This record gives sequence, C-alpha cells and structure tokens, in this order.
Amino acid sequence: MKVGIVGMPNAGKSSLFNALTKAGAEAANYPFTTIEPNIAVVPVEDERLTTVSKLIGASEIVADTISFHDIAGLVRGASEGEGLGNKFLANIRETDAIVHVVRAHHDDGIIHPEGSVDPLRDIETIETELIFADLEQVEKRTAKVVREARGGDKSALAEQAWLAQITELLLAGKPARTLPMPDEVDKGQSVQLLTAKPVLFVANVDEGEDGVPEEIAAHALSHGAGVVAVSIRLEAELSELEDEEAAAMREELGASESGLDRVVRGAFALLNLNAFFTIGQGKRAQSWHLRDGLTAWHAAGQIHSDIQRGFVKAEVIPWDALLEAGGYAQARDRGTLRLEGRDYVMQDGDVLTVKFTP
Ligand SMILES: Nc1nc2c(ncn2[C@@H]2O[C@H](COP(=O)(O)OP(=O)(O)O)[C@@H](O)[C@H]2O)c(=O)[nH]1
Ligand SMILES: [Mg+2]
Repeated sequence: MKVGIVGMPNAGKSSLFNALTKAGAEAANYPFTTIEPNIAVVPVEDERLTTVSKLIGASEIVADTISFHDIAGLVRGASEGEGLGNKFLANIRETDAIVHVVRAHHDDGIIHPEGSVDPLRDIETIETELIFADLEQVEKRTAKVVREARGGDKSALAEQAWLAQITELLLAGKPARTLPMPDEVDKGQSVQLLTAKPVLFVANVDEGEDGVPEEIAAHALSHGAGVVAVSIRLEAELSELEDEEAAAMREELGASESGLDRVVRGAFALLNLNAFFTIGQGKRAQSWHLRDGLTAWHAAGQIHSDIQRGFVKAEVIPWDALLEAGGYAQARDRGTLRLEGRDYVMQDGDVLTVKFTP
C-alpha cells in the first residue's frame, strides 16, 4: 500500500515525511529498510494482533506496513512541465492514495510561495494541476476508444460514454473520484486518473490548535475526501524524543493521540481495507490487509504465491472468537474454527491458517 504526499512547496511535506520515517525506524520488530530516500515505511499497529499473538504464544509480531512517498515539485504549471512537473505526476500515478498537506499555520518565519496563507487557494492550485494532468490522459484515451467503439465493441462503448462524463466533470473543476469506472471497462487498459484516487487532507495547523479549519473541512466533505489536523512542526519535534518523553510532552499539551497515528489511520481508512492475521505458536505473527470483498484465495496470495498455488482449504476464525475460546484446540472443539474453501470472503479481523500442498 503506497501513499503519495503532495502539497505546495513549504507546506510541510518533508517535515511530515521525516517524522513518519523516524516513527517507522524506531518501531520495534520491524525490519526497517531504506528503499529510497523519499520513501518512508511505517508499521500499522493493530492491538487485536498483539492480544491474540500473546495468547497463542507467537515468537514475534510483525505489523503490516504502509509506505509514504514524499513527492516534491508539484507547483502551479506542473502539468505543463513547469518545475519537474511531469516526472512528479508520474510518481503520483503509482500510488494507491494521496495525502495532501495544506499549510494552515501562520508562522511568518516560513515563506509561502504565493505570499500569503490561504488554504483553499493552495488546495485548488494543486487540484487544478491534477485535473489538467487527468484531462490530458482522458483526451488521449478517448481518441483511441472512439475508434474501437465504432466497431460496436460493448466495453469500448461503455468506456467512451464514461470518458465523456469524466471530461465534463474535470472541465467543471471537479475530481473524477465521484464517477467510478463502469464494470464493463477493461481496468488494465484504461486510464489511471490522479483525481480518482482517495485523498486525505492534512491541515498543517498552528501548534496547540487541534481542530480542522472550517473551509478545509467543508472542501474535504464536498470532494469525498478525508481530513485530519496536525501540527507537523510539533510532530517533527516530538519524533526526535524518546517514546516516554514524547508521551509526557503530548499529555502536557493536551494531545491524547499522536498526530502521526491520525495520518496513518486516516490514510488507511480511505482504502476500504480489511485486516487479517496469521498467528501460530512459536511462529511469527503477522497482520495483512486486503481490499473489502476479496477471498481466502486472495489472502493466501498475499502471504506467498506458493501458498496460493497449493491452496487446499483455509481455517478461519474471527480474532475475538479465538480469544474467547482460549486457543485453536478449544475453538475447534467449540466449532468456531471453521473450514472454508477458496471462495470464502474474508472479514475484517479474521485469523487465517491456509492448508496447502507445497
Ligand atoms: N511554524 C511551522 N513551521 C513548519 C510547520 N511545518 C513545517 N514547517 C516549516 O516549513 C518549512 C518547509 O517545510 P517542509 O517540510 O520542508 O515543506 P515541503 O516543501 O512541503 O517539503 C520548514 O522550515 C519547516 O520547518 C509547522 O507546522 N509550523
Ligand atoms: Mg520537501
């Protein structure tokens, strides 16, 4: 799961990224690797996994991760190649979701590229660039699909109609997010629109401020996006401290929860993912995530392609039922540990053991 961090220059992207990187690097039990200097890998902690792993006696706990990509260089005119424009737009295209950092703090010491603090103007500047980039893609794709549609191809006809609606939306300055691609359209062949990706706005607010500024909240709501308020400077400073020190400081400031946790959870919530766990005695316990509606067979594929290939059956139990039973053997006796086939639709919080032939 990849998230791209975008926003105006000086909005606070790199500061947020650095704070996330420190959090990731310090998290226990996570084999942290620097893939690239602009990619931060952050574990998604899940208390359910911790609780059940202790019960079963797992040897170690490995949380699933989310990677944040610091995507710089998105400025007015990026879609026309201004700055390093198109290269950065290509980087965003590869992500599953977008975190859009918006400057809402009023520190005069930090230069604003447009000369004043105006969150809505900044949001619109960035969104306009994304919309222009999408329009270009849609135009190219339409030219191609029109030819295929002439032959009466059903999928091409559906796509042509959809592209026409998308064009209208984009020209009206609206994101493509609200108009999903119809099922008949070949997803692999069609466009990957930037404005169709889920967005989490991070309002970078003044220290001590914890509400989302009203205009940003309203914009997020009307654009089908999520929003959180974070003082990125504060988070950057706290990330330099030891855990206990940071927690004490947070308490003093009246902030119950880490702003970084809010960002990680907010980004995660955008994607309609279900968690599932693999837990064995004396083995490594792990959390995984799967799009809502996918099956035990897909889950097996996440764990390992060999396990998916040799899939025989799955043993499944909700995490809390396993906890209540007190272990696998007791759950089997009670009948709460079920045998399922490959088409079983995974539920959030399932504990899964795949039986497979190697
Ligand atoms: N006062 C204040 N300054 C911030 C905050 N977040 C970032 N900055 C400062 O703003 C400047 C630009 O931040 P940076 O993260 O590099 O922005 P980027 O261009 O979006 O990557 C740096 O000097 C940061 O220290 C904040 O929440 N409050
Ligand atoms: Mg930066």
